[in-house]
Amino acid sequence: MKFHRSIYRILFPGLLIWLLMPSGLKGQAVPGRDENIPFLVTFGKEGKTSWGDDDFYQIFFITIKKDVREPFYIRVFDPDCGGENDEIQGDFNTRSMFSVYGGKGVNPEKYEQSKGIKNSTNYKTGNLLASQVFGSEARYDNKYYTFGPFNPSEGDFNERWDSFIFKIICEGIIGDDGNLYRYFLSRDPNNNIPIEGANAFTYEYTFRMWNNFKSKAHIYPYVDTGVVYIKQGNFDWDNDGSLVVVSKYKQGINANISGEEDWSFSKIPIEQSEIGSSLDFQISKRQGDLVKNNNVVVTIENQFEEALPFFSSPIGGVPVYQSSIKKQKIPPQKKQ
Ligand SMILES: [Ca+2]
Ligand SMILES: [Ca+2]
Ligand SMILES: [Ca+2]
Ligand SMILES: [Ca+2]
Repeated sequence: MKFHRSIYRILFPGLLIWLLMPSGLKGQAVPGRDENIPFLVTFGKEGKTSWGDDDFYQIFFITIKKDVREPFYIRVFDPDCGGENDEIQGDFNTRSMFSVYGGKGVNPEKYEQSKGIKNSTNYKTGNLLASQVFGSEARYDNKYYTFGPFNPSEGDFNERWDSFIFKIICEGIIGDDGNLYRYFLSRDPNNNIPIEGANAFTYEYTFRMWNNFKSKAHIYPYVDTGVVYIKQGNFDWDNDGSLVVVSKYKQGINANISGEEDWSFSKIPIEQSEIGSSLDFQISKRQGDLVKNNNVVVTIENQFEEALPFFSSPIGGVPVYQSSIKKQKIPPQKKQ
């Protein structure tokens, strides 16, 4: 009983701080707290694309606000490919390289190739700040590896976000197994301590769905000025449930989902009231037979075929459907 009480005393203040934390500080886990995605996934390049990874690398951009002066760290949870969490094919023989880039060339709004979309090969733009290769290593299994410290000013400055941008790439350089992992942006090398105002985004999101029927996952694309419609794309969805687009204007639009090892696309119109805010892509599992270990890729572009970013912490917060906006938008019916 005493033991339980002391544990409670230790845990409760942390829980309280977490609950009271502004939502901006909750976005430091990548995938973010509101996304409810269990893991990112990158297969070794000898894997089959039918297992859900179309290109065997994944790029995330990290934004650190200009006024942050102290160094920061990028912590990778379960960077190894073996033991817990990972997807075995035969034996574990995959090696994954994680690389951190800063400096000129990283900012994807200025350097298009930095986005790394459409299976490009020249996405390693910027200065290499740190790199580490992981195989199957008990030392890092179900544990964190920490990159850094990095000085915020080592990033590539982006005026629009008033932030320095960094890039972390995970590549499956050999083998065929799926490496599952997550990131955390931290002020501390040994603990997950959020950095005020930091966020992360990607243009091509490859992740693992839940292995249960009930958990709903979300991803949050940001809709910029000038967007008339979006074209969402998804790969190897295995017809597993639904992808529904919700915003403050949209109560729920069903997007096309893909089957085995193919892409599916749908165009969705954007309203004026959605500009400068996030959409909520709600991802639910198919009921009946459970689709296990389902890995998928999601992309989104605007009418000019320019990729749009998915943010770990949705810009402007999680969008909530407001029926009043819809009512204002519908023109009055004319009597015949
Ligand atoms: Ca293998
Ligand atoms: Ca592992
Ligand atoms: Ca792993
Ligand atoms: Ca899949």
